Amino acid sequence: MSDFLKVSRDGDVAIVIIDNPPVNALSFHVREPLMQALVELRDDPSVAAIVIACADRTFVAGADITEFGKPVQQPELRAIVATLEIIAKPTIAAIHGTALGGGLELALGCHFRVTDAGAKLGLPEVKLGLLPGGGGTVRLPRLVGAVKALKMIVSGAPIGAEEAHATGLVDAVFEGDLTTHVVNFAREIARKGGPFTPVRDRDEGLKATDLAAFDTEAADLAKKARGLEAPIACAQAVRNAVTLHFDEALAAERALFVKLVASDQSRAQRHLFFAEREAAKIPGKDFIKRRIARVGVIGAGTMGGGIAMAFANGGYPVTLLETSQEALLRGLATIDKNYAVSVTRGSLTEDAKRQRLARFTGSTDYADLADCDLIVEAVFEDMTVKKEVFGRLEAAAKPGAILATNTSYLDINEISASTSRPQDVLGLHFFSPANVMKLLEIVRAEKTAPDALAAVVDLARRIGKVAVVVGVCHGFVGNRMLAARGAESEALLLEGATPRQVDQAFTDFGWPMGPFQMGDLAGLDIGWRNRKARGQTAVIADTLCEQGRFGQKTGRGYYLYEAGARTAVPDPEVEALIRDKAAEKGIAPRAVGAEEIIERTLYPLVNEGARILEEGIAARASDIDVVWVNGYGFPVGKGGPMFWAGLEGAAKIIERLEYWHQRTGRQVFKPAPLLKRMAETGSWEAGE
Ligand code: 3H9
Repeated sequence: MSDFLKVSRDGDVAIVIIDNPPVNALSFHVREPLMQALVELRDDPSVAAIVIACADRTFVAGADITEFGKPVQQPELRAIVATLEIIAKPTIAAIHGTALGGGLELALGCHFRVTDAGAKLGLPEVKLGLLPGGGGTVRLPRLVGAVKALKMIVSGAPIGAEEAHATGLVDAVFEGDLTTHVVNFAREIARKGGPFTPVRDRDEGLKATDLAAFDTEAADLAKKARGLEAPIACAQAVRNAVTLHFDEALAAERALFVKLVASDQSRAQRHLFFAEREAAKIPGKDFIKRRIARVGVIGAGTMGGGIAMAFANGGYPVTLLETSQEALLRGLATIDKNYAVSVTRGSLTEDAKRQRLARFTGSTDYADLADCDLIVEAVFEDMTVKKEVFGRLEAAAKPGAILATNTSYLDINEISASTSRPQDVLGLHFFSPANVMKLLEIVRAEKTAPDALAAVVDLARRIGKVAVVVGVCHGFVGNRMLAARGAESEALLLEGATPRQVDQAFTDFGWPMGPFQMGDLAGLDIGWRNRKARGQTAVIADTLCEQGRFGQKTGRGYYLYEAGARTAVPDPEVEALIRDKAAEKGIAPRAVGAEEIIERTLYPLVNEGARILEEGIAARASDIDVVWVNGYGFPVGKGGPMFWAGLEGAAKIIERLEYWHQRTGRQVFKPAPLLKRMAETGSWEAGE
């Protein structure tokens, strides 16, 4: 019927096959022939049952996200589902791969849903700052119950075929060839005869919903929304499904969808969806990447252990190397303990734990790294130590093995120049805890070979990381910008802000925590050590450390912490210390507002991002956004610093940077030329 949709017949069963690579999204060029096919099959007396299936790797993975924000082209998904669900003949969705968003909503328009064993079903719209807009919030609760639907829609997390079957979302799960099974299934139900009840009329269970329990659950979920509108709208829409008539609830869902799709938050989250996928693309990647089957990790401390776990979790055998048997056993014991915690929490089965542990081989001999295709060092952050490790690797690693450093700051060009195989050297900057944090900065040194780079980008995806390729500079993208963000921290305190006020301005902005709470969590001694190594000082932070106040781990830092607790309690002693230090410097305290706090921390963050782009350390502005959202907690609803700069207005940012530059003379406020160009053209890419 069209390039994107075919109809085939198996006797009196018609099979509609959507074929819109890569994920069979419901683009306009699918919706149009789909509507036409459904009408024709509905009216064709020789058709007894209609199956909707998809070609290639997946069932429909949703609406076409690229169409959002553009004028809507008819027929809309809502109209297709409305037509589909009142067809008198049995209709069956045959699901393999993922039925997500609009894909699941299409399936909910059918009388029956059948899947293969590996299928996943969900409504992930919330992750795009949306709610399901094709009737999902009204139909899903009719099958799985209001509370289960609430959880699925507010989390956006898909469920597997078995669970979908158990909850009533799916009618049958088949092993083996899905097409053969679904045709038999369709023929059998057509033979038995109707009437076939559409999902819209299956509301017996909904009537029994305990609204008080629902509201408690919804309130719990709302607490976690942290300023995001979509989760709240999702919960409201599911509640409407319980309290309103079907058509009224549909209309209310539509109104919420229209509002959200035009919101800055949804634009930001859609930007991030594409940004994450874009970041994994390396220009000129058309070459055969090196094969990575086995990984070596040097150092079994917190970082090395976490990195090794990340690889083992992704299915890779890992050789873990330490300097002594004792350190090795300690590292392996910590790994064992971490997995045991996951088992206790219920996020890992005993069996999976055993499988993961079986992937580890411990060693104290560099010669045991000879069969590794990638070796990551996570030893002490010191150039001499790193070079020594790379020296030993030259002798131990096989030709073509990729040699990676997990340094956070050191010059990888210098490390690579110290070896005879600089083409094999690159940076893999994991974030702590490395087995949990999604972000991976992949640092391309001057001489890194493209096939080595491509191999680790691919590997990152396989172990579930969000990878961003960056260039060499002090702190790479993330930590370099973090330094710019933190440059004014001390000044803000000395001029009159309290740690609590600064942190509050951050959490009000949408960050999970502010810079001082974050410092206390990470350990203030780390920054202290770095400053000492670089001959730098920070009067308040240094004094806190001199007093043994390293943050949460010592129970005292910028804040006080009750034994074992994470709640930060303001400490009058710290506030007195700040006042004393300000007085020593002759600074009279004044009121510092939230706006000033944002201007003096986040505007320099954006400014440094612009410099990083100018220097080519990041390839795209959106790569910087991916780093900040996934590695540093920049609020997703604001899309990352570079996207947010567009919302905030580059001209306004420049004006305020210039103001602070004039007032303080500090470089961090000097507007970057690219920021100025952004203000003129509205795009970071302009002029390139
Ligand atoms: C929705 O349905 C709203 C409705 O309720 C209401 C409507 C009125 N559209 O992720 P991958 C592209 S909202 C357009 O690397 P994987 C993606 O950009 C939607 N493009 O593959 C990439 O392009 P490129 C609700 C899409 O195998 C390529 O496909 N649905 C879409 O790792 C491959 O993607 C969702 O939110 C799309 N919907 O994972 C599901 N989806 O190659 C979103 C993907 O040029 N999608 N692309 O970079 C996913 O979660 C994953 O893509 C999926 C496959 C799990 C399906």
